[in-house]
Amino acid sequence: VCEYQGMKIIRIIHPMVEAGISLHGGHLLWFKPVGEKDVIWLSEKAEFDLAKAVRGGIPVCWPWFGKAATPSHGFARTSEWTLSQHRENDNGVIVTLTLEDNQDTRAIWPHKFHNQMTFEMSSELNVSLTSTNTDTQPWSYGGALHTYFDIADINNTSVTGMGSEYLDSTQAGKECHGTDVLTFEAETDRVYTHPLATITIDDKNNQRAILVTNQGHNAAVIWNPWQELSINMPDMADNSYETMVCVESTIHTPTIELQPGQTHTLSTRIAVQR
Ligand code: TA6
Repeated sequence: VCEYQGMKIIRIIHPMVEAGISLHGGHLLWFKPVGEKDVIWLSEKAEFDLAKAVRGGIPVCWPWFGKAATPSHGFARTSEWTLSQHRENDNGVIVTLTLEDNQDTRAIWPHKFHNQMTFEMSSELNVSLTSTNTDTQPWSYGGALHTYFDIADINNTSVTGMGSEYLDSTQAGKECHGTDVLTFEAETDRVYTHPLATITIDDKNNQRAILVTNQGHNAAVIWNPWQELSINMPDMADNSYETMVCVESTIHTPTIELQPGQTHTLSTRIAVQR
């Protein structure tokens, strides 16, 4: 564990994999199987500020997605998580973090919970968020593993497997029907409501495909801010939208209701194919 601008970051250096996980946000910041290029995108202008979420990596949006309430994307991505377990062997490393309700979280969202993030890192990355209702009343939640992928060039990248039905967030959530192959030529911010289990990012200029297999979700969000929005974001370089795309394992609507004692897991498995 090292400290960077007040943030505690777990650095993983293993014969199979290099990765970094911040306790702030329970946020994976980088992931690279040895011999492979970076798979996860981290903004070159990322701000390491305890009041904000880091731009890039895998922000944990919880207990709601987007602007359903304040703060946007929930409080998990700006909360301090606890390292609860670390195991490693020749095949890879597993790190587990936890977050429980406290005075600050209950002031925003008045429920008791126990969350566990598990990061299994080898030549693949498996990330899961298990939420348990530790309260005496049922509660509902949504959210996302808001993964930023590192790609060579958005102008020569396509995505398949997200289905064709989507809500277009650039048109106030309008219901739309798209094509099975998604390419990018403008700001794209979509909630796909019937994705396949595996979504493939064809990162053509890197001559690789990134396979994203989600579970426990009911939607997949795909986002690229394009140039104008990037220029307006202080933590993104003006042209850096060209080398990233978000593909998110998402719980949109309906949200998940958990009875006292009940548990649900949202996960994403990320593998590179050459
Ligand atoms: O997942 C897409 C999205 O909800 C976009 O609408 C965009 O705002 C993005 O997430 C990033 O949100 P943030 O709050 O991290 O700036």
